[in-house]
Amino acid sequence: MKTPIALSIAGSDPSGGAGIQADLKTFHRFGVYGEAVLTLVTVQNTRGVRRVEVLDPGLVREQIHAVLEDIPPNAAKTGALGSRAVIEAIVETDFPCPLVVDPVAMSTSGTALGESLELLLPRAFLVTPNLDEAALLAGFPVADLSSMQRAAEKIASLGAKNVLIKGGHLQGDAIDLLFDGSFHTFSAARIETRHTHGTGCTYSAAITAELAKGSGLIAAVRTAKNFLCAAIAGHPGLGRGSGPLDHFAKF
Ligand code: PXL
Repeated sequence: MKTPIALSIAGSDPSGGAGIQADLKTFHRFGVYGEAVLTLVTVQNTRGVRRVEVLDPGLVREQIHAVLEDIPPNAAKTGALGSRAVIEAIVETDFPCPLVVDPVAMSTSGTALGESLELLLPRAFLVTPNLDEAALLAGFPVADLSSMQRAAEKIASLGAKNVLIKGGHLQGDAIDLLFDGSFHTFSAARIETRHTHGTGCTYSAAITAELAKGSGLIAAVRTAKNFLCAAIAGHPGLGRGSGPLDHFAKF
């Protein structure tokens, strides 16, 4: 079988737990060849983000085109994009594969990128907001299963083909809601730990890797969530803050 290929378009976390570093580790763990287009550089560790420098949108566009013309991926994902101009560069790109959009609102100024992220939704095979990001996209508070359902339908109406709202910040079990025209829930017992740095990046990267391997969406989400739970449970306990996951986790 040909080597499956996945592309991440995202920011750098020098502490290695989130961003493009988490994406590449996850692709590798799933047996998928990883490509990485950098959008921004952060200065951060497990205790917090100290600085964000967004790359020139032309530079991001050139990276994307160089990769696509030579080693086209079987699936791609976006993480932190940082500016409206970078988002527009992605909107203008014709991807040869499904695109998973993890709608990260991080930017240089700290101002919300909500409106700009909306531009990406018609390009998204799947969008993977957490509760706060779902609220930003849907325009109303999202805090329980019924508001997650309403938000998923609203976000789909804005153009996303499929919507996965992650309930990791709910009380009780971590229940994620997938809307693909009908609703599917994926539930897991909450793991009590402060070491959750990079969970969103790792989850969307795992889904992207499974899509690159040819899995259907529901199977991809199920496998990715199994991996994520094992990766949280097996965290190596690094750092003085919210530490990284176990990207070597078995699933
Ligand atoms: O929120 C996810 C995320 C995305 N990208 C980068 C990050 C983080 C969280 O820390 O650092 C670069």
